[in-house]
Amino acid sequence: AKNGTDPNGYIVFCPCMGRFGNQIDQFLGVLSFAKSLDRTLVLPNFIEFNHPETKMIPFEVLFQVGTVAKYTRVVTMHEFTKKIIKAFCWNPRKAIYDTDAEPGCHAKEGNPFGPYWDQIGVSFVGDEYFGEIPGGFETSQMGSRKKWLEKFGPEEFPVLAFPSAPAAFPSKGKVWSIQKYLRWSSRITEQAKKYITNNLQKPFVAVHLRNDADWVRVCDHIDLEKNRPLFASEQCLGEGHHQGQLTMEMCIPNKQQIVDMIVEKVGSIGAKSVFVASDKDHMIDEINEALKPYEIEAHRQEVDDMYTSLAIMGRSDLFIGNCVSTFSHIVKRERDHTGQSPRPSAFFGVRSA
Ligand code: GFB
Repeated sequence: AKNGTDPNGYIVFCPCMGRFGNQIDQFLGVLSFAKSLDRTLVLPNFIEFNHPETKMIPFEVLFQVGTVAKYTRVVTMHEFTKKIIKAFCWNPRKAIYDTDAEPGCHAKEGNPFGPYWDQIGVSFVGDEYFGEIPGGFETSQMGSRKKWLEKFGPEEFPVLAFPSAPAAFPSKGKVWSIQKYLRWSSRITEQAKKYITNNLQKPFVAVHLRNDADWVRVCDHIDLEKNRPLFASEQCLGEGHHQGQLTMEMCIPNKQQIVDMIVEKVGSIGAKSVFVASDKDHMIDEINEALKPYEIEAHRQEVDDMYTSLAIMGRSDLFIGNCVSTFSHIVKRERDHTGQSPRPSAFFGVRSA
């Protein structure tokens, strides 16, 4: 190890696809990939799109580094750019990344690609392709892991840099439990706890309403004939949808269906309040109207901070999510895997037994 660097090398990548739910979804696969190649993973900056601004959020602002380090060797982006990257710059070697784009990888072309690498001071010294490796970054496939180690050994390739996440999307069921190594940072946990203490009476039901205009277009892609998985839909229908049919109600429930589901779940646990998170319409008035007979109220964050909302939903007594949304899936995985035993989650359009 020179200068305290990892002799097995590093993996650095840009979570360049989709928004937060998509980025976390793929991040689980990247953790698994880094562990299987036995390289140190450089914890990414997550990318927030506040049009027209693109903001980078360091991993450690959102999550605890110590917990993810229990799963596999990691280093923060900060530490990597301040200390480690220099060790390699003195003696520039190849960086590699994927894609079948021609004729080069164009890792820095376009947003968020360019800003991402520029901010961390990475420049690329050469293009390499891994398309011929069986299974790609699916290293559980026969011979794949061995091929990676042969073709891209740490001697010649100390840093593997990927312009997008080296992981499947949507994520495979086998990586979902890795969510247990993602714990919200104390700042976010404190904000969530404070909100709950000040605004919610327990037990409470938390609801994620994904209803901005972009979502309607996603739901147009539901294929009723082939019943193909769509984004996170396997979280409620199982892998390959072996548990049932994806419906419009699961993807974009109408107002009546939303209110009915909330009332049913409030009744089933005797909830004393409801928390609503949404990217667009929180439906507070409609929900409160329906909750009148129960004498309880629905609440939202004045400014819906998405990370705090996720943490609040994670801590609820019962969660109702959107099966197709990868944003909802973060909460579902947290509830399934971070406690002693799974905590109850439900989905719009899914009848529980
Ligand atoms: O997280 P995300 O990838 O999940 O994208 P989906 C949805 C984004 O919408 C989040 C905002 O990252 C937030 O910025 N958002 C969603 C919310 N729900 C909430 C909420 O309850 N509160 C707040 N504050 N913000 C996919 C995209 O969305 O939708 C795909 O990732 C594609 O790339 C598709 O764009 C249309 O899986 O729900």
